[in-house]
Amino acid sequence: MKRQIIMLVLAALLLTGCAAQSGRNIVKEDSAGVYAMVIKSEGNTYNDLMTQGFREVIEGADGTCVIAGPTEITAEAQIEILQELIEQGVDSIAVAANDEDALSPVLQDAMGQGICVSTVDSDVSKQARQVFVNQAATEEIARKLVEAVYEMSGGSGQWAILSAGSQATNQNTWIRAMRSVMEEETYQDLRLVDIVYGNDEIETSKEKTLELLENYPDLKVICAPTVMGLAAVAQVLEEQTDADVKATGLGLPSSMSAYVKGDDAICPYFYLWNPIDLGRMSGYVSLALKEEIITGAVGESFEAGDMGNFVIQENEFGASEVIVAPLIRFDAENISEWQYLF
Ligand code: RAM
Repeated sequence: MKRQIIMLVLAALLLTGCAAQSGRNIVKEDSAGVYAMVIKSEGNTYNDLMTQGFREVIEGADGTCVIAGPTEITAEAQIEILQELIEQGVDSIAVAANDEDALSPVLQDAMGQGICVSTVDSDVSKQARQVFVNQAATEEIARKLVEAVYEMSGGSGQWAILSAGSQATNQNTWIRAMRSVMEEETYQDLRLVDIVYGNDEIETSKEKTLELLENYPDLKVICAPTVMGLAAVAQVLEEQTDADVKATGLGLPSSMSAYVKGDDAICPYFYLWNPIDLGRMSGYVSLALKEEIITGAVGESFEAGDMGNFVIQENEFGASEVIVAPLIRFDAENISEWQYLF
């Protein structure tokens, strides 16, 4: 199925006359190159918003944009898509990884064939990409989420995490960083009782939320660092009216607006960034790599259109990354400003 999606997309480019086969590369006539974005999975609004920003920038620079994503949130499904893109001779690949290590061989193969490789939203090991486009600083995400759990729990008691894919680099990186923050004296009375995985699927996430409520009757907070997961937790807590549990995490204002309002809000506040801007930054980085304005090394700088000038930094793993923006806090006071934007 996935292979068919890729071939349909690329065939459409050829048939519409917007791409002509020339040697190894498929290039749109007068195109600035073929730029692919591989998302974690189809059917996730967050990923649609990210690809919207990517497409805007690539097509604005007269490039040909190819968006591809698996139906299931696995590394194996992404590897198949990446192999297809390499065979089709794209010039650039930006990928949101479902696994930190499994994609390394195929991405190193792509770079070996002269394809520009970056990651966005969810990274891979540093030798498998030139640079990571990171939505916000890992330490900031971890600390803000732990502080939210602390406040909503009253400073003590049981809490749980509902994550996305069990191998997803971004969620696992944030969870590791949260555990590190939790070691601080302030949080010694909080107890993380479980981590469950909803696969960025609403129904799976709702099932896992119900299991948490069943298994931990004293649970006070569920933190979901995934927009599909947080929406699912909020929906379940709205249905389970006898559950005295709060929800927080990373969410889309458009899907969480009903849950932040009122004195006894299910989700008093949550965080995120602008996923459209994340996709736009990935577009600018993909263009800058292809045009050899940057190689992706720490210390290099580039212009990201109206987003301004950015410098590539070294992250906690000694790898190169671009931090797009600070976290945004969404609550009853400001939700109406954001809920129609993303
Ligand atoms: C989901 C995905 C994505 C993550 C957001 C917060 O959409 O897991 O990778 O960044 O949530």
